[in-house]
Amino acid sequence: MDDLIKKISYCIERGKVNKSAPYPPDLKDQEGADELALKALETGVKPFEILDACNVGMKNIGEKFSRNEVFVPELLMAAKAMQAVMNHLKPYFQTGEVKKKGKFVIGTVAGDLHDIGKNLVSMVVEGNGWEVIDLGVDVKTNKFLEVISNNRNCTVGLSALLTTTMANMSNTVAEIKNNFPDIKVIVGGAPVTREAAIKMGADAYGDNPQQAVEILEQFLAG
Ligand code: B1M
Repeated sequence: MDDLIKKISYCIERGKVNKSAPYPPDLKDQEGADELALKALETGVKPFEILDACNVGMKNIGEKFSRNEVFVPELLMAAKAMQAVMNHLKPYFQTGEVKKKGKFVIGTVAGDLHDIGKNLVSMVVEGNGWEVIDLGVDVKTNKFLEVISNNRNCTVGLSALLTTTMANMSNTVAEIKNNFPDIKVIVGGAPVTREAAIKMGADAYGDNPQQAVEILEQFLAG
């Protein structure tokens, strides 16, 4: 099992999507993240362990990027490999619960194109019984305001992965609170901290998708 987990991490780090993928050339004809994730699930590895393995791979490629050892195309291939894994994990996050507990509007803030973490949060929240309205990436404040005005009972989730877009996140939180003081806002993403969330005026900080669900449950309970 450990071997499978390590191989998944490595495939994410190297951007090896599946066996037929020609990239990277030194891993040609070897199994990729796609096949290995499926194999891991079949042998009883827990979906969250597979996610952790992916995060290790992403962390490693991110560090290489910081050291200028790889560039944006390599990050894109890593993202593609992780998407292949997420396609297999999605069914495991579905509880089959039909009743919707409420609406959750989520998006990556303006100027930010990172969506893997946001997609994970969407998937897990939806799987736990919420109706999710996913606005995608680079979502301007006005878009959030428009969607909230049409869904007055929603909770909003904002994701940011760049330190530079945290300022946009802060502006979006402020505008949501100015226009809709009763709407609760959860913020998250790698550079965001609990302290930053408080400073922005957000109602909560989510470190990971499960925490986002726990916060939503708390809001629901009042
Ligand atoms: Co970019 N990138 N990237 N990137 N990228 C980072 C974030 C970076 C840390 C890499 C590095 O330098 N080491 C760095 C940011 C530095 C900084 O600001 N401090 C960086 C940079 C600089 C850039 C560009 C500027 C590079 C360039 O063009 N020169 C550029 C910016 C583009 C833009 O957004 N305008 C860029 C582009 C890209 C790609 C498009 C190539 C690609 C993204 C593809 C995609 O998302 N579809 C990419 C990638 C893949 C990364 C890294 C390697 C991986 C990010 C990721 O998906 N992680 C990343 C390095 C790293 O993070 N180690 C990096 C896995 C994901 C599951 O984690 O998103 O953190 P994460 O989500 C977590 C939690 O944060 C949390 O739950 C998730 C699961 O635990 N969470 C929430 C997230 N949102 C939440 C919301 C919640 C609650 C929890 O409630 C609402």
